Amino acid sequence: MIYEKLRTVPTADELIDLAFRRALRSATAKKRTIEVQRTMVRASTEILSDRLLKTVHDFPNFDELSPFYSELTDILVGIDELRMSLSSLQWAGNQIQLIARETLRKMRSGDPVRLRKACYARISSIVHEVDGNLSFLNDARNILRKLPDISDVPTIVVAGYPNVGKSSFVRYVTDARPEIASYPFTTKGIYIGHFSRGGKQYQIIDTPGLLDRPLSDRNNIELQAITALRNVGTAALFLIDPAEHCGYPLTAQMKLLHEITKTLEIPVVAVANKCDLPDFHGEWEYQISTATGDGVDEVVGRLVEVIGTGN
Ligand SMILES: Nc1nc2c(ncn2[C@@H]2O[C@H](COP(=O)(O)OP(=O)(O)O)[C@@H](O)[C@H]2O)c(=O)[nH]1
Ligand SMILES: [Mg+2]
Repeated sequence: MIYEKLRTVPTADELIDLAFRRALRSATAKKRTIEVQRTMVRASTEILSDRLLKTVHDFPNFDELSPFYSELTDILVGIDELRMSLSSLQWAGNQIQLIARETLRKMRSGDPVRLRKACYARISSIVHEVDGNLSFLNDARNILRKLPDISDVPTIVVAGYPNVGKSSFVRYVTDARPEIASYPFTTKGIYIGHFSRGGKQYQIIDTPGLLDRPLSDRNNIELQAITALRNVGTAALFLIDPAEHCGYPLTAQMKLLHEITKTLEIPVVAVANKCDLPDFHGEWEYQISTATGDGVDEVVGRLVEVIGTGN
């Protein structure tokens, strides 16, 4: 995942500590000689600008993010704010390099100890100036690295009221146990399963708490989370439980199907589940049982077909 390798972003104090400790370690016993003063300036400024610029390079290029990650990044932390903070670090890193060069140049004629101290004061004030940016970036890093690992293969999102059989379906069609990934919008985590058909890989995502009730019950952030899901899905599977074993009336389920179809703007395959139950009823294009496996294969074939043709 794009954010997985992000390292902790240090605070200004941590950076300054590190730089001055590094400088002291590189200084020899003859502390007041010009050589030692130069070494201290080099050691402290190099490590500082290096750490600042490394943080900048750790973050991905936001223009190259997939729509899913780009949308989530914007919702969760804000791409503009990220860009601003990163360019502040870039500025600080460059500024510190300039100060280093200037100090080294002045040392040819001026008092090296006094100049080294002045350099320390200036670089530490620059690093403190970007302290807010550093802590913003560290908070962002902690949020972003928890995003689910969703690869670029065609993806089916599963929708339908609670207890209609979404998880059972995902378990039935995927080869291994689905991974549970965290999704910052739901405490339940999302399930990502993989399967292959005709030599091609597919991904199927079950999102407990998101695509399982009317959109009117949603707060803004949940709606945005759903929009982001739309970007990742190539097709959707909507499960219906006509026997109402799930506890929700069929009319409500059909209403949700209508709403989800409008919202997701991707092809939706509607499927009636639990056809093994005695009170299963109605005429359905696709009817299955994830308990017996009846009809499941045909539905998977249909989903793959829909993904291939886009309708
Ligand atoms: N009889 C029957 N029960 C099913 C079927 N599919 C799911 N269930 C049951 O319905 C309940 C809810 O299933 P689950 O997959 O957790 O639904 P989800 O909330 O939509 O993920 C569980 O007790 C399942 O065992 C089916 O095809 N037939
Ligand atoms: Mg479930």
